[in-house]
Amino acid sequence: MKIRTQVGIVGAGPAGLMLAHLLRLQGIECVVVENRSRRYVEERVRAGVLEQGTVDTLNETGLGERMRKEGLHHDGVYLRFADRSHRIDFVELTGRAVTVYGQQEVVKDLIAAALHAGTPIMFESSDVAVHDLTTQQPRISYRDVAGAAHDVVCDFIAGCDGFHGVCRPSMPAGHLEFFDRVFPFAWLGVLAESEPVSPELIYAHHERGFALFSMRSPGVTRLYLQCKPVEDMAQWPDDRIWEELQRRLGNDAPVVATGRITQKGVTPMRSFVAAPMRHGRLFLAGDAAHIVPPTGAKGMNLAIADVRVLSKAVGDFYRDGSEDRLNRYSEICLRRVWKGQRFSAWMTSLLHRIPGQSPFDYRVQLAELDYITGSRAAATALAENYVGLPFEAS
Ligand code: FAS
Ligand code: PHB
Repeated sequence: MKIRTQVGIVGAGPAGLMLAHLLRLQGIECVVVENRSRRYVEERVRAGVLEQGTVDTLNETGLGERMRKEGLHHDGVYLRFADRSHRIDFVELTGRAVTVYGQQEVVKDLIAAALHAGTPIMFESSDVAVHDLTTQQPRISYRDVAGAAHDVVCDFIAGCDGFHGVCRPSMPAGHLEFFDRVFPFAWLGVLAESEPVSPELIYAHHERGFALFSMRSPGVTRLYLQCKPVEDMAQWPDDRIWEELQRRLGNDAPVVATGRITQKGVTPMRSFVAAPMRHGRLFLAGDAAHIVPPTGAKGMNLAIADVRVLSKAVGDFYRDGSEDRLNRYSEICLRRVWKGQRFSAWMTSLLHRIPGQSPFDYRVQLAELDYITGSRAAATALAENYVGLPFEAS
């Protein structure tokens, strides 16, 4: 079957779904092609911290109701090192804050809004491929859940299919420049039914490695431990995880209430950028073009920032034929992406035990943490990046 639409979107993650939402608000038609089931994408546990700009985008576009009800508003964060915790007060330093609201909740809200507005989302599609990218009518081909072949013929394709998707690799060899850094450690992340005993997130620097105390709701905590890039999960029974978290997050007072661990997984730590984020009528957004280590909580927020720019650029095109913002799309997005890359890599290098690290470098980490928690200027620099830099007029 041949479907004709204005924008074909590959991927129903935060980038693809938010783009569909922003386009629909401008009366622009789109179709989303996703290779997983609705249930899978709605249950996939990933990010949890929304920058001020992401929160504003959800509220301004009529999608903030459940986030306002169930999200946790955080005015600050704790940095823990040398067995002491120090609070960074985002609101006092920047006037802005963050909201803790699971990525899968954002995805659920976006899918509900899309289906309510009648935007087709082709879940469980297979053999997804993109074609004719340098013509006026690029095309997405796929097979539906019954195996029937379909084509989505459109004016633009948005490649929102994540790091392992098909869109970026569909760009011609030599077109892209790659920037890559793989960190020699990973995060062992757990979701647990336990009451968060800290009102805000705790980022802990510890001689045994980094730890992060986060949460999803009053009854669900999200916790991370620095681990080896490849870990044998059999070596990490729940008791050992709780014991290690307790050690790294707090020696003196119990800061971690144990509970049933409902999800466990290892997340690699990598920084990656592919540039430019466009080839012909194919525009990449989110993890399809760039990934960051999660220490700066930037991943999902950068994806949303990309599609804010793309939806405006496509809107200009349909409003008055202007291609100026489309032509500057990659340059505009990459400015914010590189600042997110810088902050995420800096937070990662500051807070993790680096294998083979010299005692000198270890002390420099402690001194930098001591400086950040003792200097208003340094604390403000961290805070303004964490809550999210303002969106630039583009
Ligand atoms: P996504 O990967 O979310 O979405 C891409 C979509 O495209 C998916 O639904 C996928 O199924 C679909 N797709 C893929 N290939 C396709 C194909 N061939 N055809 C059709 N559809 C296809 N960030 C944090 O800040 N904190 C975290 O704790 C955190 N944890 C993470 C854990 C993991 C394992 C990963 C991978 C990322 C994590 N991130 C985290 C970063 C994360 O939040 C991403 O930045 C965010 O999901 C990016 O959103 P999208 O660009 O929409 O990509
Ligand atoms: C999370 O809650 O999943 C989370 C929070 C902060 C991070 C990364 C992940 O930096």
